[in-house]
This record gives sequence, C-alpha cells and structure tokens, in this order.
Amino acid sequence: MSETFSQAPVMWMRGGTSKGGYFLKDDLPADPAERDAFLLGVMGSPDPRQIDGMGGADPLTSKVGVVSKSDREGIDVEYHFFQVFVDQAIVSDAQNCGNILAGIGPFAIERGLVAATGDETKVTIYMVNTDQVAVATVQTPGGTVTYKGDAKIDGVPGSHAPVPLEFRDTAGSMTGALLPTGNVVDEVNGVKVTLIDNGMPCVVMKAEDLGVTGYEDRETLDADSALKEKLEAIRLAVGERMNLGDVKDKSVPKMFLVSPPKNGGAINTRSFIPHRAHATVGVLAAVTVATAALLDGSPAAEVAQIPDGARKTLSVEHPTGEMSCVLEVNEAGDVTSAALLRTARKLMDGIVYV
Ligand code: NQM
Repeated sequence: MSETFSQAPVMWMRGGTSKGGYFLKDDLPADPAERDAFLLGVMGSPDPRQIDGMGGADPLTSKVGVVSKSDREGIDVEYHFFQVFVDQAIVSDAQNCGNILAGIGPFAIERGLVAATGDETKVTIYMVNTDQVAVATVQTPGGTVTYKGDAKIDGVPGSHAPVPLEFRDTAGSMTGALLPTGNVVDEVNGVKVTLIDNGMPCVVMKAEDLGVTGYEDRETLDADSALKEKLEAIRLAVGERMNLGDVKDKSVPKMFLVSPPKNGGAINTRSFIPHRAHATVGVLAAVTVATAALLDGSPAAEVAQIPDGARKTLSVEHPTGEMSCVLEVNEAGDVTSAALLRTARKLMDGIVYV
C-alpha cells in the first residue's frame, strides 16, 4: 500500500445491478501499480468479507469506474472500468462493465465534466477497456441530474430515473472478432460452446449439457462445486483460443448456461462472472448472449425464441427477472446496435480513506 496516497474524493453509486466507486482520473495515482494498490485498499481486498473496505463481498459490488474529460472528437468523457477481485489481490481492466456504465453519465454531469443540455442530456462515453463508444441519456430536469423516476429494472427494488444506454459496433470488443475462433460452435471437453464477444467475451453453452436445468437459483449454483470445476476447466481451455491469453487471473470470459425461456422471454440464462453465479445478468454480456441466440446452429439458438423483424427486443431471462435488449440487425444478420434500459443512483459523495 502506498504511504503517500491514502485518500481520494469518490462518489459511491449503484449502476444498474452493480455498485461501486466512481472516481475522477485526476483524483487517483497516475502510476498503475500505485492506483491498483489504492483501489485494493478502498475495497478491502483481498478478503472474502472485504471487512476493512467499501466492497460488498461480491464481485458485483467491488467495481470501480474512473472518468475523465475526453479530447476525442464527438466524445464527452472516457470511462475506464476496473474489477477489484474480492479475495485475491487483483485489479483487472480485462473486462468492461455495462452496469457501472449506467452511473457514468450522471457522475460526469455531477462532477461538471459535461453540461446538462435541458431536461435530458446525452453523454457520449468512450469505453477505454474495449475502445468502443456508448451513449447514455441522463434525466436532467432544470439542468440538474435526478435519480428519481418511474423506470424499473429487475434485480433492483423500486423505481428510478431511466438511463437508456446505446451501443454500436461492439463485436470483438476484447477478442478482435465476434467469433474469435471463426466458428459458431466449438467443442471443448465434450461440451458444445459458442465462443463469442459482442461487448463481453462469453462462452455460451446449454445448461443441460453441463448436467443442470438452468433454472437453479444463484445460491444453488454457487454451491455446486462439481459444476464450477467443469466450467473453470472449459474457461481455462478457451482463453488462448479467444485471444484473451491465460485467463487464470482474469474475469473474462464469462460463462453462460442457457435454456428455453420460461417467462415469455427470448432465452433463459445463468451466468458466472466468471466464478460466482451472477445475481442477474451483465449488460454487455446480455447483448452478447442475445447475439449468440441469433446464430443458426448455436447452442443458444437451439433453446431461444427469436422475434421477427430487423429491430428485435430480446428479453434475456436471469435468476431474478429479465433484461430486454433491443438489437438492430442488418440484412446479413449482423447485430449493428444494441440498446438497453438501466437506472443508477448516487449513494454517497465524499472522501474514501485507505
Ligand atoms: O456485462 C458483471 C455486471 C457485470 C458486467 C460481470 C456487465 C456487463 O452485471 O456489461 O454489466 O460480468 O462481472 O455488472
């Protein structure tokens, strides 16, 4: 831990179904090693309970967004996401996070990096992790960010101001190609998988091929060590093939078990991020699994119900509800854009100490 860097201004926010610290880049050490040591101290990692820090003892609440003004043309701010591991001394930017992204627009306006433009303010965000762009629409009645509103998302109690997110050209975000092996289906350890990245590197397979139904709750899946061993063996085997290198200490690829929808949606999911079962589903991960469901012959397509039309709303079912992804599909069948509804909420604004 750095002797010199021991405190920083931070806003703690819920972004979608995740929660974490939002920092201005200038408020953190420029040196990556010093920054990572500080962030570990902020969260209280490594420790399964994160008792000496702000982390919530769950990968979904041990997240950091670092924001700065951008000089790039047409871009307002830059967002660098960091996953602070709970029980290992690892801070990784080898993945993006679409849930924490939901708080970036409000944070940028609150910190004065972007001026509110009326009752709604569009914030164009360059996502450093994946070299891609997202547009968030923030409610700013009277020129001030509001978190109050009628929008509901599954996995978060109550209703809040809507923060619609739009993504374009997310294919190959970390792996260089939508299908990094060039195949819709690969076989790994006897299991048919789709290795795919439309914003988040994911391994998509049928739940039944792993010996589960895919309708288990998070706790049941988290307690299934035999399942987790099989998933980790597949994950480690595909890292290089997905152009992600050795993924032992990385939080990607995410592991998806899919099964037929049960509640009128397009597909049912249980995901692992990558070791704990997700309480809901990641944003870019949902876009990626929905994209997999559009690929003829894929395990996801075998179980999915796909709506007609070039603009498709695919409801991705998860352990506590669903997430609707609106996908635009071109004549070749490629997904050209994705839009989702999220909400966010400022929880506190102050100084964090390590
Ligand atoms: O896929 C969790 C989350 C995520 C990621 C994770 C996410 C995304 O739900 O864009 O949002 O995969 O670790 O916050």
